[in-house]
Amino acid sequence: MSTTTTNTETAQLQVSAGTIRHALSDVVKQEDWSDFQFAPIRESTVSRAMTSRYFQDMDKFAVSDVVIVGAGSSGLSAAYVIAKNRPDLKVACVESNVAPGGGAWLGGQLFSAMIMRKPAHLFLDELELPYEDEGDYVVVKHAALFTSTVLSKVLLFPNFKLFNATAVEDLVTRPADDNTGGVSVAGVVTNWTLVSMAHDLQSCMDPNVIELSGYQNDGTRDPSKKHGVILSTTGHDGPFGAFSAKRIVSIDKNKKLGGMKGLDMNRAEAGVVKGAGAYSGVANMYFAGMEVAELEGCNRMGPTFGAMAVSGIKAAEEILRHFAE
Ligand code: AHZ
Repeated sequence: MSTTTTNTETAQLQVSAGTIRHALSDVVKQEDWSDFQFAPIRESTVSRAMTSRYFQDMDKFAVSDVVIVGAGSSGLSAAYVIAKNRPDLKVACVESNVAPGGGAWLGGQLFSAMIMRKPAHLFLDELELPYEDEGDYVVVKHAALFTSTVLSKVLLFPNFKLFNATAVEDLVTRPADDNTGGVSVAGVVTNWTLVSMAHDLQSCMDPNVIELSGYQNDGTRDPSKKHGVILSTTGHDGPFGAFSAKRIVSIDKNKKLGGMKGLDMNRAEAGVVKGAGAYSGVANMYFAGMEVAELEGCNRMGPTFGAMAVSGIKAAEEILRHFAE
């Protein structure tokens, strides 16, 4: 025991063994746990329990109302608002990494705390997430607390499915309905991320697709149904970042990639929120988070996360309005 141990810590360590209570206290009767055993299981049962559910989900979400590309702070915030407000909409989130959460597992550099400028703290209040109030901004004690809280809430919604370790490789497109020569998105092309990364090493593995709702068997729009949407939140440029922004400028001939500008916290956060939402050049396409900075040429903000939550909420509101009309 360290010589700096306080009296309170010593008192806690000296708690009598008879008072120890934990989840298994009523099951384990022997002090050396010699009576402990798990319920029996077959190896094949474990495999079936996982694969049957995964493939049921793939089947259920093969046509989705909302496809969110990227499960970073902006994508997860948007997912929370959409899935919570419309339990009838199927929301699929495709995340190329094994770990969802994007860059928000840490605050900035390798520091723990997450800074959010007001009024983004209202989203933390909704999540019942504690913070230190510093006046114009608030501090969550660890960014991982924000990420894990949003994740835990969003994953509980039955209408939400996270397909992680899965990359969006391309967009499914159709001619726009208005016959003006424009394009609309009708789904995402997906592949296991490990396959996506190995296309050059292996022979090309054909991808899978999540289609947006509202189309008929011949690929034309079903006028009796609302069409689904894609919300892209793949972050700024990087190994996978700004995926849809880069793809969209090759689809929309009137648009050039803005390219993220240098760091300016005040301008950046306002710019990202302002630019978040429906993309006018390609129907059914929405953006939020740092991908907006790449698309529209906004500044970067560094480690202030208010605009990630708020741009996600703004895009979610527009998407909810689309489904409500
Ligand atoms: O893995 C990516 C990450 O989790 C994922 N992603 C990227 N391309 C993908 C693809 N298919 C599927 N093709 C893909 N998933 O998208 C997620 C993006 O999360 P992020 O945290 O990078 O983006 P964000 O916009 O939600 O948050 C950005 C946070 C930043 S960066 C920044 C700065 O550099 O100044 N400041 C802030 C607040």
